[in-house]
Amino acid sequence: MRSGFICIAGMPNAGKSTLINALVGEKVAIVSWRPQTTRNKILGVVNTDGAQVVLIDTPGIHQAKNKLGKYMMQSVASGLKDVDGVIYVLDAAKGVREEDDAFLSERAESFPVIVALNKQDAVTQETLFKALDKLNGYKAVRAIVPVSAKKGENLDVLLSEAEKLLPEGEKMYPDDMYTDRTMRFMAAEIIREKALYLLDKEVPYGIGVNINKFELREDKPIYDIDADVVCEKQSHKAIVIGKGGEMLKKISTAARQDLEELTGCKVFLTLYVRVKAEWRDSDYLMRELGYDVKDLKD
Ligand SMILES: Nc1nc2c(ncn2[C@@H]2O[C@H](COP(=O)(O)OP(=O)(O)OP(=O)(O)O)[C@@H](O)[C@H]2O)c(=O)[nH]1
Ligand SMILES: [Mg+2]
Repeated sequence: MRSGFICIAGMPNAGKSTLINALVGEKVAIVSWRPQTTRNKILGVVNTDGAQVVLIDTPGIHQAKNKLGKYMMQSVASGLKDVDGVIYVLDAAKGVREEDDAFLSERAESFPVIVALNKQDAVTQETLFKALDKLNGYKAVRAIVPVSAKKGENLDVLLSEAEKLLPEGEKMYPDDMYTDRTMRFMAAEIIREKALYLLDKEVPYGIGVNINKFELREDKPIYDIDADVVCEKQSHKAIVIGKGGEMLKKISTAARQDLEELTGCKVFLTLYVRVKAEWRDSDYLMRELGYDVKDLKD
């Protein structure tokens, strides 16, 4: 039996969260076409015949522009600490970019790396070969596996390469535990995912979600969920609510469907829109929304 930790890292939008969901077989992380969707590190546990692979999804590596960005990059650093290996996710359509090169040649010195050359479904053979060729030169790279996280292609090969990096050891998590995150956290993320899909321009990037109430009724299989959708400006609030409340209703309806799937119960969801100016640059307001640097220390 082998067991250990594998961090999933890469640039924003490479497909890290799609990959962890596909490998775990459950939705542990939200996904969107926008960069910087993931803000926290999130565990996803995969049990195979001979191994327990504990995957850690992380935010996309980028130059932080505010305190939230810094928190995200600290999450990446924390996710990379003391792992047995790294799956570095690369978007095959984008090829090996400067930031990828920096990671693979400098940061990857302290752990073995497997490159998941993702989105193979979206590129020509020629583009794929070009990227493979470039990747061959890195010392830290133990294996390169072209995959499609979205279509589930070649993921068994990727997983068996990851297993090879793990030391012998017993399972660290019980069989029925597939993530370290609570339903409450996932509920907030699902609401944020719908906001990312439905809102435009800069508005979605400044959205945070705070769950105020998450209660199962005693007499019926119904969850009552109340949440604040936090935005950065008064003008954004008007957009999030929309004409006659239409946008908020759209977000709420889409989120409720996923929340019912998550909880297996009927859900009554109430969303409030609040403005917290510049929250992405305030330690205090970030903590309120669950982005606390202290949590990354252990
Ligand atoms: N065509 C194709 N699209 C993919 C694949 N994997 C992911 N995507 C898409 O790429 C976009 C980004 O996916 P995410 O999984 O959110 O990417 P991420 O790396 O977690 O992004 P951040 O959290 O922002 O760092 C989404 O629109 C996905 O549907 C793939 O194998 N093929
Ligand atoms: Mg992600």
